[in-house]
Amino acid sequence: MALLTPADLKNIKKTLEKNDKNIENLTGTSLRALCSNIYKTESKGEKIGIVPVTAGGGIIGSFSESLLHTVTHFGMNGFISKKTDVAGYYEAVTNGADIVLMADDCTYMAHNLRNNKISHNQICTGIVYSEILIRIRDEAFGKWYENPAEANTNDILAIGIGKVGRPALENMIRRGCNVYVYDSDPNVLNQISEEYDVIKYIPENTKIPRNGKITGNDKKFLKIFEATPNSNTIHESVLKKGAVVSTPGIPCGIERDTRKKYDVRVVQEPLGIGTMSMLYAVFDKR
Ligand code: NAI
Ligand code: PYL
Ligand code: MG
Repeated sequence: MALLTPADLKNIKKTLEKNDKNIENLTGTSLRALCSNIYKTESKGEKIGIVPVTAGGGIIGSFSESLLHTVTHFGMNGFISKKTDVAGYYEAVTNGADIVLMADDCTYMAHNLRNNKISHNQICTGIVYSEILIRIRDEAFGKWYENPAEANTNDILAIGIGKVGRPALENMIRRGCNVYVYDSDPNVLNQISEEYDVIKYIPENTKIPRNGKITGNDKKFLKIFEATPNSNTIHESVLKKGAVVSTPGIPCGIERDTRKKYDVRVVQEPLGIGTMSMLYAVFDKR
């Protein structure tokens, strides 16, 4: 799995605040309210224990601190255990943690010790980033379209259908979206197209002339989900003016000049948005 670097987490405070405002402008609800609506749960002041884990690649500088900032930013009660790993877990539980947050190189989880609910970062990240696109309000397209309600369709282009993209895709299908999928791995693209009721989409810029014929689609989108570990995965050929890109992908998949040229709004943040989704997935029902 692609691991975060300390550089990815450098501006987490500013990035989280900027994205929270962006989400509110696009959907009309704050990130907290959005997550509460997705899972129909609410925070009841649970104590959140964050446990650093030294397994595999080891502690990622400021990973735990970034989680503490996230929970504190949203008014929750968190602490980082002084010890790591099993000793840290024991310390968190004996210090009254209701929920434990911890990650090795394979899995980042949230476990509610009171109701025994458990959540997974890649699943919850896919869900929350796809829900942001699904819940965009018509007014968010008013600047570019005479009839924003008509423009605000459920057509979504999903690029990168891996451990984050697949839960996102399943959520979009569950929510009645018309999902167009592209993945640079033809095996993934074929398998997903066979397994799910989706439309295989080959972006124009990746068109491959075959026996003189060019294949590929020229449909353009207002809503794009991206979850790949590469940059420049979102080419201008797929964009409509005023499009929204919702991407957990690191690095960001759309180039700055393309964003400006098409007035694209981007929701992208390295850890906090996914963490909020994980916490609301394990809170008690409202
Ligand atoms: P993955 O490796 O399971 O899936 C990535 C998929 O993207 C693969 O199917 C791959 O074939 C495809 N892909 C790669 N380059 C592509 C390209 N140029 N065009 C189209 N498809 C392409 O990775 P995973 O676990 O789903 O993570 C995806 C990204 O999301 C990573 O960068 C990871 O670090 C990031 N991530 C971010 C989180 C956040 O909160 N922001 C949380 C979890 C993961
Ligand atoms: C959850 C992030 C999002 C993208 N990649 C995932 C990642 O980097 N996972 C590894 C997290 C390791 C944390 C380390 C620590 O500092 O406790 N074990
Ligand atoms: Mg995130």
